Amino acid sequence: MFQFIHCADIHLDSPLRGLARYDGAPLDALRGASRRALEKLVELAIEQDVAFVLVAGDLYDGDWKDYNTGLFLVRQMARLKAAGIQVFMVTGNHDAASQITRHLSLPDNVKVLSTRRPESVDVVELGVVVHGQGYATQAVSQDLSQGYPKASPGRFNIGLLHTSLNGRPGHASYAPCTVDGLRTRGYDYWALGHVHSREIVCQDPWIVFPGNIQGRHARETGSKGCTLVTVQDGAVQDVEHRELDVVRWVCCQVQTEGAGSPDQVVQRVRDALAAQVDQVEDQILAVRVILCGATAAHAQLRASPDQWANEVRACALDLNADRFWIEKVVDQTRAPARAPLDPDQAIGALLAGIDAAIMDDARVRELSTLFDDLRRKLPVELTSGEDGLDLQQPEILREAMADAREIILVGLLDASAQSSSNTSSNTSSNTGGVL
Ligand SMILES: [Mn+2]
Repeated sequence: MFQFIHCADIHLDSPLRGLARYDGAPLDALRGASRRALEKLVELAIEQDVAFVLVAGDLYDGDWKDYNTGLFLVRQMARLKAAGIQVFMVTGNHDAASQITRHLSLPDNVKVLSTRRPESVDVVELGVVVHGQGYATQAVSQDLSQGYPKASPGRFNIGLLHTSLNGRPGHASYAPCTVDGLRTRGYDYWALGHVHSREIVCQDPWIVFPGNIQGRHARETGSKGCTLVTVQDGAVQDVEHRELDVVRWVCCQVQTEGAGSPDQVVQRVRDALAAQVDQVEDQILAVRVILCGATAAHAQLRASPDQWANEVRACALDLNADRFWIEKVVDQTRAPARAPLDPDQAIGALLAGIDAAIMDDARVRELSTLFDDLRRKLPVELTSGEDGLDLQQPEILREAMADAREIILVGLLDASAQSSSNTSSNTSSNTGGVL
């Protein structure tokens, strides 16, 4: 019996994206997250006394900023060497040979497989053969797996490959291949990398994406780590996910229905955060708070988003300053339903006009050309990236129009409610009724 660890996409020293800095947040812990996750991997390997560690590409995020990235890696590999643990790795699209200009010699327990042709390493004492080929350049478009040799008979054969397989949402297509194609090699275990979410693609043979060891942005939510594989009598006996992440990305939906004020909304966020922290071991939570539902607090939340985002941060700091980082507060609340407005009256007619415009493709396109000038003047940071504001997208414009409709409505109803309470002793709390 022996065990090995399969990991991928360590992206060592890559920054966590989208984390706005604010006072009191656990900055240092966040900065060192990818390093600390790798240290935890080394600790797990030593504690489990695994025979070897497989790294299926993208160990580095790109070229090193300086030699410290390399020195850190050497130190971790040396710890494995001292414990008698070998390491086999291939390069991926992020750390392809052409992308990396700085180099350091790694301890001799580490074997980086060739980028020119498939290479096979015999681990004689275990009856294991590891086959693999790394990326010479970033964009590998051919199916590398079909160049891999057939399985060595009577051995436990492992294929190590960085690939998008037959395509995975959100991941660029590199070294595409198919389950059937991998199967033709006759291996026992395919140790894949590149796809950042964990997936057991197949159990006969085993084809596994372990996911990355540390989430890097708000879309990489949930537990991250490596796969611990147990092999008995030449066959896979157990495949187990082990957590390694030190910062856990969480999308926290908070239902605001029934909350009468922004303070009550913040109280609900507090309860939701407290529940989240109970669900994890000791990870710092990087939280995207999404406020949803229809609430009477809607207009006040919309009127000063900065204030309420910071009230949420303040409540997280108060709850446990070491455990939370509020990445963003997204307000998706709606105003509570009102009695329908008479379309023959001024406000009702205005809203009906806006509603018609939202539904009218030609009007939305027209609006998009109106913004041409503005678009050219916006800073690149605002318009690019995953949360970039694309004013040419009809859906974005429709959302903006719906927001504008809401702001106009709240403003007009408030004004009308005030003027009617000033002029009439018969005030009504039902603002729909005074129109
Ligand atoms: Mn990759």
